[in-house]
Amino acid sequence: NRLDPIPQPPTKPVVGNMLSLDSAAPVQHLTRLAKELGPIFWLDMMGSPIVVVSGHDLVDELSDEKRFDKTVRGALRRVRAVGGDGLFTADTKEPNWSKAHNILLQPFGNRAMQSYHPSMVDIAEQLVHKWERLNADDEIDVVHDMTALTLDTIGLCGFEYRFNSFYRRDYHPFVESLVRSLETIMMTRGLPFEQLWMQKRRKTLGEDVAFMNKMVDEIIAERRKSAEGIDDKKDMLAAMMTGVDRSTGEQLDDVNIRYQINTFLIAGHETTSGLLSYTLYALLKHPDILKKAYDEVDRVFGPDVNAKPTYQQVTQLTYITQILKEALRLWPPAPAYGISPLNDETIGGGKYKLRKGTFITILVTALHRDPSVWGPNPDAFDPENFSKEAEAKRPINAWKPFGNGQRACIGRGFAMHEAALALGMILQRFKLIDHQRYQMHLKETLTMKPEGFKIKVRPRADRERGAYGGPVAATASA
Ligand code: HEM
Ligand code: LEH
Repeated sequence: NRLDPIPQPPTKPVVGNMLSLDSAAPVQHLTRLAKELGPIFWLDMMGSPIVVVSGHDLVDELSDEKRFDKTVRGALRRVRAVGGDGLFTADTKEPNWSKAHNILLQPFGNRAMQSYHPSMVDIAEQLVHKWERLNADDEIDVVHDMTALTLDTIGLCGFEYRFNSFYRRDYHPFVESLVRSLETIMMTRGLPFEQLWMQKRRKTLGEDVAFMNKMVDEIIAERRKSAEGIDDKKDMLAAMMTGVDRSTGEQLDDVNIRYQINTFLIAGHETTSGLLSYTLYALLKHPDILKKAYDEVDRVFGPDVNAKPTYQQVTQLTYITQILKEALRLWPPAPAYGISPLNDETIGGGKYKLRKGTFITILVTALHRDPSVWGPNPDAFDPENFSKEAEAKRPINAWKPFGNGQRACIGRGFAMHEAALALGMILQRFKLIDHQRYQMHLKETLTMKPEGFKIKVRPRADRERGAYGGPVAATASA
């Protein structure tokens, strides 16, 4: 075999490894296989191989963009039904990738983040107000509320649209369509004779995509003719409508802008909500870390429980950021990404030959627990992994929750600011209660999220009694 000596699990005739992969939880299955088979293995998906890599040495080599590029295949290719040639699902060679990349660097840059901050606070306040008004026994569905937060935030910052998720029981119709679409995309992923399966679902997929496109197209058209003028707005939509790609002198067309917005909504729906949910889980299980997090929030935000955090204050939440990074290590919401060699390649010091175009999956879940990087106890939650000193000592390409190089996540700064703000505002006010003694159970969609994770909250008694009510300086030493 041409992939020899790369290990492969046992196969069945014709289908190869296809049907033996757990289709409800493929990523967790691959992660277990990586533990058994090692840093590189391959699967025969009915004649097309997938090489799965998770060892740090190999991932480091595969992160060389001169030799390897992102590839939009497998599950991701099917996400094009919604994301089209938006940044996330475009091939690097498509003209609209570099055009949109150049134009979108500005609305995702640091300066722009400052202008989104008040909108982020607006939505985070809706979350904490909801929690403040719960009865003592009411449960919080963590993933649901975090999804409401992240979706409403990208809606408001992205194109001044309010999904108003905190004012409804069910999700906004757009979200219903999005979730159903992603479900269908994942269910039909890689099935043999795809056309024959789930005709009903595939018809619904067509209808859902048409509905989402129509809604977003209307928002774009509305803005085009709005009397206020595009230049007065500071959201991402305005940046996309006015931005010019320096290298071609061209602008984005409205269909591509629609695909970018669909993409932001997928991203806003699927990832940052997972990050926040995992983080709350980790804090509940580690009271010592939670205590340090409270101390930082009190010190940085000051004694007034209701003070609105400023942009600057959020950037000062360095321990909170360490916690978020550690959550991204243990539970990367985007658990894998696909690349392929630009030419025939040999990796691993001459050991493994990979033909040009081979589909390689970087299995981030397993990479992030490689003992050669993270030590003998890689499953332990420890924010000290992201202290300045630890980060400086760590080899590059060991932590890849946002992907690689020029194709890495453009929303990284947005997501991290949003998450730190929300977590900060939650800790500013609430004591967290793990009344279920929840044990992590991951549900795989396009990403992975904790299933059935519920908590209860109470106003922070220590704050009410005034323990932190003194002058800011008094808490600074805590
Ligand atoms: C790309 C993760 C939040 C927009 C990516 C990639 C990863 C990722 C791993 C690379 C995918 C690949 O190589 O195929 C995450 C995580 C997030 C997050 C973990 C939150 C914690 C966001 C948000 C947005 C966003 C909030 C936008 C509002 C994008 C876009 C790309 C991307 C547009 C494609 C970039 C390109 O190829 O030019 N993200 N993402 N992401 N992300 Fe995110
Ligand atoms: O390797 C890939 N797919 C394979 C294996 C799969 C089971 C892990 C396959 O057969 O499809 C390609 C990677 C596909 C997984 C994509 C997950 C990314 C989720 C991020 C969505 C939200 N987002 C968008 C932008 N920023 C965040």
